[in-house]
Amino acid sequence: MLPAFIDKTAPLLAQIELVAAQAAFRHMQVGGGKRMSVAMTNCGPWGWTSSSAGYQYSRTDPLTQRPWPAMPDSFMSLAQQAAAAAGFDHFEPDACLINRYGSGAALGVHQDRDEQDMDQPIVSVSIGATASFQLGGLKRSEPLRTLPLHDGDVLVWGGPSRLRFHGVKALKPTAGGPDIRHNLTFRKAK
Ligand SMILES: O=C(O)CCC(=O)C(=O)O
Repeated sequence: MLPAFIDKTAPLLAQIELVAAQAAFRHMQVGGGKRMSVAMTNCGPWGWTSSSAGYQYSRTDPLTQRPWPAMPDSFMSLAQQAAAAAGFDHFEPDACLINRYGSGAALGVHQDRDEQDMDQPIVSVSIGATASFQLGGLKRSEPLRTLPLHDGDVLVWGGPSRLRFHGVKALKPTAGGPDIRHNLTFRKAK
């Protein structure tokens, strides 16, 4: 955990808006046709997508058939600096999933196992409203610890922790604070 690793997140939000102008946020479906409460888009060479057919990384946005927007240089350097600060040099993310949580949006507990190279870490950047992040072990049955993730916090997990189960509880914005949370999840997909 790299608390308050980012001083000011407003420039990241501005970049997110530029990405979303080219590849809109959307609520993807999961197996069984259920709609995810978190809205998502991607930037970088590969984008994570989900549909009733399953999960996959794709080079193009299924909504437009165009390549995902390029990963802004500022995103790449942030991801690499955070990875290095957590002990992972040479992180080469080729996918940045952008999650947008409104009030009540949640991400079920899962493992990130759609990537080819499990030696590369995951770098997760929190922007806006505080989230209750749930971090478990390598088995779904292991207990979950709840970590508050604030604006500017960065969480990095890799090595023996790369496949730890994790999720995000339903967002409860606090009065007077931001009512939306964004998250950037950087991974090496291919
Ligand atoms: O929003 C977060 O903090 C975590 C996102 C996440 O777990 C994912 O995209 O797989």
